[in-house]
Amino acid sequence: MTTTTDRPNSGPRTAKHALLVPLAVLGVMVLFIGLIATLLLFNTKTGALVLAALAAGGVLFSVSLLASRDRLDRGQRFAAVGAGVLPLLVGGLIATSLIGGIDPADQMRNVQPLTVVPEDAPVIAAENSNEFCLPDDAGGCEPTDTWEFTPSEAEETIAYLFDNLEAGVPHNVVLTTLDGSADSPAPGDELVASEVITGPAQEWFVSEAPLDELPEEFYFFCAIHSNMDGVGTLAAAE
Ligand SMILES: [Cu+2]
Repeated sequence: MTTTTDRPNSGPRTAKHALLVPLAVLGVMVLFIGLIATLLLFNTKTGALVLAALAAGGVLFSVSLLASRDRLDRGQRFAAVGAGVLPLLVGGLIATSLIGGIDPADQMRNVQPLTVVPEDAPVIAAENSNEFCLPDDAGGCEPTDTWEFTPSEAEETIAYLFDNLEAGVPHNVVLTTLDGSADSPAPGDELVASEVITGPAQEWFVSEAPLDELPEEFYFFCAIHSNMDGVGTLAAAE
């Protein structure tokens, strides 16, 4: 084994070093973070998660290897650097479509931003497990077994805001065609069903079903509590 006696870092630290070394470390960190961010943006959500986990693992491995030895032989040095660099290399190849071939629409950089609920969204709410209710201007919620449904002008599919006000209890809203009569309603064919959410929570539910599939009278109920039900009527969009 050879030993070097004149390594630059082992000499006395000059003022120049004191400034340059932290700056260089900072620069490398900025580059590294920028590189990681870019790779994540060009990957799918799953790919980004795997890549982030691999990179974190690689860095941890490198750091622990470096910290546990005074000196590294060539193989160890190779492993330490490789563990840090390999995830970046793989991520880079995926991001540039050299391997994998990700549909650009699935890349994180093209993920749609969170949608904003339109102000004219039809709203239905639940504050207990007996019946739905309609929020009023006073901040309360009026129990109801009817729902006048005025579609939002912004949507061409069946869409509504479900406000689950009941803490710790799951509810959703299912819309079906109406069997039976308005006085004695029964569920017909399912049209759309919003996610089951546990309150307090809201879901702005935008279905794939075109608005013209919603009949003038329809049935609605909660998939968890079938006794929560009612008859909706479709009002013309204003
Ligand atoms: Cu329910």
